[in-house]
Amino acid sequence: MTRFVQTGPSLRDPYTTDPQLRGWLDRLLGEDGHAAAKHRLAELSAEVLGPLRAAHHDAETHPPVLTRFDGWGNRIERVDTSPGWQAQRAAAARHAVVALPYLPDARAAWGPGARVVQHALLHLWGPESATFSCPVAMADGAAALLTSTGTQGGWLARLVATDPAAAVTSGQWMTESQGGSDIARSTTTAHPDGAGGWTLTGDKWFCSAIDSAMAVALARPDGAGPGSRNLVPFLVPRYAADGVSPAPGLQVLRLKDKLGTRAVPTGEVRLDGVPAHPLTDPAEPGLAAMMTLVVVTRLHNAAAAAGGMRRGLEYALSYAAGRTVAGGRLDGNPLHRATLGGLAVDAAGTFALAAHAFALLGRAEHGDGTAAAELRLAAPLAKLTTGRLAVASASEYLECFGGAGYVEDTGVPRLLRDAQVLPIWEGTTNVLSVDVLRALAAGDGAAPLLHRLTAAADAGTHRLPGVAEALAAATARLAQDAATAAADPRDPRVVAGARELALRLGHALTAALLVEHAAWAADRGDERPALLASLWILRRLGRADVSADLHTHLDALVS
Ligand code: UCC
Repeated sequence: MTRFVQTGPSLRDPYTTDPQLRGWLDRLLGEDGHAAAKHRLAELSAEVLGPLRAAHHDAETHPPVLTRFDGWGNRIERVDTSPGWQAQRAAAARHAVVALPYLPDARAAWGPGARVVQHALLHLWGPESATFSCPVAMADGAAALLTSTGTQGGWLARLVATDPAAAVTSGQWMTESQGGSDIARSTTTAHPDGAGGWTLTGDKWFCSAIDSAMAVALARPDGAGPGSRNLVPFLVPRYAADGVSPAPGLQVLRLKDKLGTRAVPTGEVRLDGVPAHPLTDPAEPGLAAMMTLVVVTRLHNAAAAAGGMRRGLEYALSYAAGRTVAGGRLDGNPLHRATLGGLAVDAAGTFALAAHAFALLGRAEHGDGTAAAELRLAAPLAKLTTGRLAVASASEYLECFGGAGYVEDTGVPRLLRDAQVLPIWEGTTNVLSVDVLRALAAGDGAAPLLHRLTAAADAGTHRLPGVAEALAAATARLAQDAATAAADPRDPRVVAGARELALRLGHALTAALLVEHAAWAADRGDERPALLASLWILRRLGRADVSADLHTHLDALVS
């Protein structure tokens, strides 16, 4: 008997086969800047195809284990992780996925564009990182916070070390069981220890990468007032001076059994007088400083969405090329081609939004006030828009594989399990939508974004005839709706519509970014980005059925 065995999807070099990534690097860095990054990107890409894919698989299939006591009853709170997880840890350091924006030679080579290069590294590596991208995100956020507060004590150097033997990651201990997003209800307290230091007491409920050497924890110092703004970020060394035993007073109550991100050890932590160092003045409100860290992790979240969507597309394309249906290749089926085309457009839009957010972050960190103003709104928009698209796309990717997409050992279901966390951690879609209202109401919050949309709509009238009208119409409506929201962001009708407004803003910003890139590419004789921009606008702003175009143009969209 001859048994049919379907060939599984394969992965091509993610750097050389991603024309959108390469085009964006050419535009944002200049061709010389991109050339200077090529060796980093090519080296990481080659490792993704080989050892990191293997490490990813190992870490996913050997989840972490917590051992709380040794045989004699001593508390050890030890978290054992797989060799694959350790390989990812070493690769993250060697490839400078955290460190790059902080390295003097990278800052000299690319200036603010070091964040653009970092995003490219994350885009290539994240989907095959077994979600080591999570501790990387938090380490980057912690490094940004330590850089801004100037409180270092040697920790910043370790967070941005590129020697795996020296590098550490960080946790981010904000969430408590009584209020995940509502951190005003935090009960963790900070007390002076009488010797010039501080200790923390309280329970934290969702502490990812609990194997990290340090964490940034929010706590309310003795004497501080109520509310979220009076919380203060503290640096908590996770281990005692021997580097192995838990810090005094620290217990890891259990590891979380999560839907996805299964390689990441996420713990519930009890702090009972654990030594900690305030990162801001404990007598002053500290939440605003903590948001420096949170903005960075939210951008990493967007990068994870974009990277995961691009990788899902790659697998679905590969599978369709090797699968026969009704006598023909699946990738010749018009309906499947339209599905893949829609996924390609969404992946491209998501990449544009994440890449833009990183570019803004780099400029803001280099003192560009205009970029900082735009980032205040773009950060929550990027996080919430990409998170939702990632889940919708991941669900579709599973469907592209039929039953095999629902069978664990194909590795495909993980795409959906891991995507589902993206709209949840670092603030849910609704929490981020309310943050968008706050950003719109602060000063002239919508102005930078509306300016970008208007300029793109103008550029589009020459470049994208018949399409730019949808962008112009969306912009006019958004200007009105943003003004209404800014006038009274607490009006229940405005709050009820916050998600709808935020998603429209996110989709319109993405359209503008795709138009900007299309104009640049068209001047160099490449019309494919214009096709992408048109399809995004028609699909996401015009809500048009572009299935026939997606089928017709699939090859141009993905090759
Ligand atoms: O889930 C977690 C760990 C997961 C692992 C990490 C993975 C990353 C992976 C990525 C790649 C794979 S950690 C927990 C995540 N939790 C959150 O993100 C919290 C969600 N909640 C919010 O975002 C809320 O909006 C709050 C807590 C930030 C604020 O809500 P409140 O309590 O209603 O506060 P207010 O009154 O609106 O704002 C309090 C202060 C104000 O400053 P002042 O006092 O100066 O007026 C605000 O301006 O905080 C300031 N503020 C901000 N500043 C609030 N939001 C922002 C902001 N977005 N940027 C700057």
